[in-house]
Amino acid sequence: MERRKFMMVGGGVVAAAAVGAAGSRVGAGVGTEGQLSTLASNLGLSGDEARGALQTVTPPGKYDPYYMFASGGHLGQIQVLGVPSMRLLKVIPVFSRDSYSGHGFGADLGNALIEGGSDPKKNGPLGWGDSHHPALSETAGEYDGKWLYVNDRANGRIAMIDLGDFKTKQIIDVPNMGSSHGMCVTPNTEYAHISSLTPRPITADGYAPLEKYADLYRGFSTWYFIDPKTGRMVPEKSFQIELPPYNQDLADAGKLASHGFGFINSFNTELAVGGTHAMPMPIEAGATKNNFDYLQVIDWKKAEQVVAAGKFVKRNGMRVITLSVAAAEGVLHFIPEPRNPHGVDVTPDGHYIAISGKLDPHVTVFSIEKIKDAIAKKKYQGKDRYGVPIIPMDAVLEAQVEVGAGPLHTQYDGKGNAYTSLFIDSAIAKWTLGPKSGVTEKPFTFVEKIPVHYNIGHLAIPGGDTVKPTGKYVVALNKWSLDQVQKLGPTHPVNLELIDLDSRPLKTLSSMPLGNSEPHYAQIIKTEKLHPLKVYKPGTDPATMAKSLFATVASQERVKRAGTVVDVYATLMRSHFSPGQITVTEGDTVRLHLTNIETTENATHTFSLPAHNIQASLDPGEVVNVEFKADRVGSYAYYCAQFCSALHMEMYGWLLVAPKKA
Ligand code: RUQ
Ligand code: CUA
Repeated sequence: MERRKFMMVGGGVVAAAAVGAAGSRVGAGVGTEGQLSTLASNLGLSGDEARGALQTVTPPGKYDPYYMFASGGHLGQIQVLGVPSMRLLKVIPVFSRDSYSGHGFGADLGNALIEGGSDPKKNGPLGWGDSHHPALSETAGEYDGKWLYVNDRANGRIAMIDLGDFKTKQIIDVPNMGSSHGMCVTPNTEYAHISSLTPRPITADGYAPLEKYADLYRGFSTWYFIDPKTGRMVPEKSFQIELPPYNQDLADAGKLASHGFGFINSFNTELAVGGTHAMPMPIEAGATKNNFDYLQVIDWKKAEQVVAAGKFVKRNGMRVITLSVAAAEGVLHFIPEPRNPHGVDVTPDGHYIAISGKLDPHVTVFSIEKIKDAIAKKKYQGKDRYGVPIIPMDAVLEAQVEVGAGPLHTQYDGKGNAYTSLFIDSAIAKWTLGPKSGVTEKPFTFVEKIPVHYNIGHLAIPGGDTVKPTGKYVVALNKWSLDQVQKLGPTHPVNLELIDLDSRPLKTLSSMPLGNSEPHYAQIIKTEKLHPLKVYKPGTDPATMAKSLFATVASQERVKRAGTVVDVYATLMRSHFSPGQITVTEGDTVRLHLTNIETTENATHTFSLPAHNIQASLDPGEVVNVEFKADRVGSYAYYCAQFCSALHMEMYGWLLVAPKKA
């Protein structure tokens, strides 16, 4: 077999000795390696740059071995990138309308999600969201490739995406929560967890003056029970734990040694509410006074028992364990953690919980064994103002590792190392886990730092938050790109950077500026773990993945009128709509039942009716229902917006809305 290999010497590229048969074919001239070497130097590439290009190339027709599911921030969607090529493969619409996929422009599923996924009494109706923390479903602590959950930071909502067809299937406006941040799933996808970011008044109308902040505002930790067959969240089997009005930050579920626990860090234990025009006092000033905030330790197994014993109240339809019950029943404990923490990341073995300091140069590592012991022996230093027992930090502290300025998030490589993003330093710090990790005898030690460009938020390693990280790469999700891209006007793209974990010292392989969104967090999963559909079974309703009642087959197309309601059973096929003419009367309610009767992979069509702001996209086999009121007289052309065939331009039809007869 021919092997092509660059050998890096210093900063330059030299041709490696050709291996095997290929070598003998080289002859007197420059071999393949030599040609590549010449090419690299002609292009002005350093050895590392050439190496990075080769290590990240995914040739035409070949696939990346990993999917990266990245949130899109206030784009409101989920984006799928291939790793290591870093190609953007797909955008999955979730919280925001999206005209490409027809999400929220008339098609029944998208409309139900966009319009039904927000509580009109609270925030809705909403047309956008801020997707933050994707959480892949897990079996025995490893990603299983079935479903993906993600929180809406803006509105306290949670969504479920089916990885069978890469489509959003459920959005819930979480009762009692106005915004969210902490999101994770438990190791067997027993629950999807979402916690609040800013607290919300627990009054009936959701209003309370800020003078009453301490008494009437509350945070929540919500545990959505997952139906193991469908992946749907089941509100009736779910519960919430009331929390103090501290700002809840990130959350992670315990695993293995810490299974049954959940961890949420917090900031603003000062209860700052900001200042007024007359009395300026920014929240950032008020919320950074204390040297410690609290890590909130939740025993969700105990919470299940408390709920089963009926010790809950119902608030806005949700079973809530009140703060006093949570404190009294041992569901909730606090541990002081250094200044305005960010990121809480349980190690693959579950023994340790790493917290970043944001305003502290350390990562603080707590031990679950010590936490359990302190709880069992009631080793408390007192209670907070809400009666929650506080475990002394030194009783549960395992280590503090000085990593650099502005530590945020930590991921693991499964080889005994941890990697922490450093926002202020614009770097990633590598450090080793302690002996309990089973892979290293070394104590917790700082190893090295690699610069990133610039202002890194999250970072993602394949499986990096599971029980079995697969390592190999880390992606830095950098917020600023500054000088890394040519001028594009004042709005800059974010910059994702791919780093090789197997090189020593760490090396950057490539960067991928992303100009459509600001991904917050990402999870990376092996491609082989997913088995998505290629086409739907004929007549499938993606909401249920079962045969739609409205599925229509070729030659069965029809129009039925009952009073002012017109039902149109239509099919789409290259390159026509059947029927190709629809005539209704002004004021009619039109119900389109559209079936894409294609069985060929990739043969997607749209039903686009611009005059009524309707845009639906149908994959092969898919059924979509669209309802609208034909309230404007006129002749309208509907068309297929997807360039589907040679006669794609001819794929249109006429909707005639005739005037009512006098
Ligand atoms: S957290 S700002 Cu993921 Cu660092 Cu939201
Ligand atoms: Cu169907 Cu273009």
